[in-house]
Amino acid sequence: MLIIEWTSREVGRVSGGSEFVVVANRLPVDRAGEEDGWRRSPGGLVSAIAPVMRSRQGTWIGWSGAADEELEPFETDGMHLFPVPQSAEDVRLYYEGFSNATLWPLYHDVVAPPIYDRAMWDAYVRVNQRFADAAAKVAAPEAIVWIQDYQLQLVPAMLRKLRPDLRIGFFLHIPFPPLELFWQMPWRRQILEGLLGADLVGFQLPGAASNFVRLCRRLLDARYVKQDVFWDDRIVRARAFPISVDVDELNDLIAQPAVRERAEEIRTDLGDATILLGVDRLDYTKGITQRLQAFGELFGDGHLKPGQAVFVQIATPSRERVEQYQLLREEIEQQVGRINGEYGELGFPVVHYLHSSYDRSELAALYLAADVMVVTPLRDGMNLVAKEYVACRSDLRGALVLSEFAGAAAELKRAFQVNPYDIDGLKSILLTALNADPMEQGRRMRAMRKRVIEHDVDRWAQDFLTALEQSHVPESPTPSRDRDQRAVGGGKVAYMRS
Ligand code: GDG
Repeated sequence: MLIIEWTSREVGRVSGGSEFVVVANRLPVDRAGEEDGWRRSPGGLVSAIAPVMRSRQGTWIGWSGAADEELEPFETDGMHLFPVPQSAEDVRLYYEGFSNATLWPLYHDVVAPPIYDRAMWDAYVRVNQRFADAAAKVAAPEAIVWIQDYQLQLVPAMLRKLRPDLRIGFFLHIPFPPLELFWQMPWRRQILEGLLGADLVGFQLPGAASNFVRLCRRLLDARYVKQDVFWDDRIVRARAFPISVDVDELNDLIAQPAVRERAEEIRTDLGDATILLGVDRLDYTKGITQRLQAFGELFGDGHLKPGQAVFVQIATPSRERVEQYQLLREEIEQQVGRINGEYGELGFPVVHYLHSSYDRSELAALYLAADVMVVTPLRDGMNLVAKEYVACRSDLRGALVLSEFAGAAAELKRAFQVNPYDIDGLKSILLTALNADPMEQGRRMRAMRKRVIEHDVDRWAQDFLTALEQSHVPESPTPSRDRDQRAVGGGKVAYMRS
C-alpha cells in the first residue's frame, strides 16, 4: 500500500504555496503517449478552471489515473500539478468501490443497488485524508481551495482541521439525494460532517441544496436559515451553481471546415436517413436501454421504416471493472442485436452502436449531423451533452429530447421534455421531435441557445468563486445580530441583512 509519510508537523504551510488549489479525483491531464508526455483532458471543467489556475498560480491536486504510480509534482500547460498516488487496492475499494458502487447509485435515485461495505468505506476515509494532506501542504496562507465531487466529500472537514486559515469550497457534480434515500447510508453523519468543513457547498440545482440543508437539520440537529447552515461556529452556505459548457471551444470546433465536411460525410454514410443521436458514458443512469426500446418499438408499430430513420448511440467506455457496468454493457449489446435483427434490413441497420471514445471534433460533427439529440437519463446532475448539442446548433436546426430527470431540464425548458420511465411517452415525444418543422425547431433552439450562451462554464466558475470569496460576508438573515451569540447558537432568531 502507498502511504505519504507526512507527519503532522510537516503538513502545513509551504512558503510560496499556491493561492488557488483545485482538488479533484483526477488530474486534468491524460498521458499523450509512450513518451510520458501529458495532454490536457478534454472537457469544460478543465477549460473553465485553467485560466483561473494560470492567473492565480494555481495547483491542481489529483490522481494520475494509473495505480501504484508515484509521480513528482510537475507543470503542464501553465498549470502546477500535484499527483496523489493510489494503490491498486485504493482504486478497487475507494474509486471503483465506495465512489462508484456505493455513492454513485445512492445519489442517483438508487437506480442500481448501492453496496455498503466497511472495507470500501475505510478506503474512502484513507484516500480522502491523503487528498486533504496534499491540499494542506500546497496551499498558501489563506488560499482558496476548491474541492470537486462525490469522491472527496470528507476532504473539506479534514482540510479545515489541518488548515483553518483556508477558504474552502466544494462542488458536487452529481445529484444530492433526498433525506429518504440518504438515510440508508451507514456513514451518513460522517459524510455530512465532511461537507460541512467547507465555507460554500455548491450543487447543480437548488433542490439538491435544500436536500443537504434539510439533512443537516434532521441528522445533525444543525441550525439553519434558508440555505445557510450554522455549524461549528461558522456559516456553511449551500447554493446552486448549474454547470455548463465551453461555448467558445464548441464555436471554434463547428467553425472548422473539416468538422462541417465530416458532418456532411456522416449524413451521406447513413444514407441521408433522419439521424437520432445519443452520446453518453456507458452508465446505467443515462437511460440508454429505455431510449433504444422506445426507438425500436416505433419500427414495430410501423411509425418508422428502416432507411428512413437511424439511431447512432455513442457509448463511451466507463468504469469497466465495476460489475453493474459490465452487466449493462451486455444488456445493451443484446438489445441492439435484437432491435437490428428484428427491424433492420440488409444495408439498413436501425441502430449504430459504437462502444468507443471519440475526439471533440468528431463529437461536434455528430452534433451537427443529428436531427434529434436524445438525452434520457433516469437521473443526472446536469448533463453536458444536452447543452453541447444546443451550443453547436447555431443553424437553429435540430431537436433536443431531454429527460425531466436531467439537471439541464430546469434551464432547457424548450426541449422536448420526457419521463424516460414512460416508454409510450418516450415514443410519442420521439415522433413529435422527428416531425417538428424548421420554424418550431428554430423557436425552441433560439430560446435554449440564449440560456446556454449566457450561462457558459466560465460564468459557472466565476459565480462559484465569487460566492466563495464573499463567503465570509453574512448575506442571509442570521440568527442573531451578535456574532458571539450566533456562534453558540440557540435563542430566538433576529433576522438581519448586512
Ligand atoms: C458528471 C455528471 C454533470 C462523452 N463521450 C465522449 C466525450 N464525452 C463528453 C461529453 C460531455 C462529457 O463527456 C459527459 O458529461 P455529462 O454531463 O453528459 O455526464 P457525466 O460524465 O456523467 O458527468 C453530470 C457533469 O459531471 C458535469 O458536472 O453534468 O450530470 O454525471 O462533455 O461531450 N468526450 C470525448 N469523447 C467521447 O467519446 N472527447
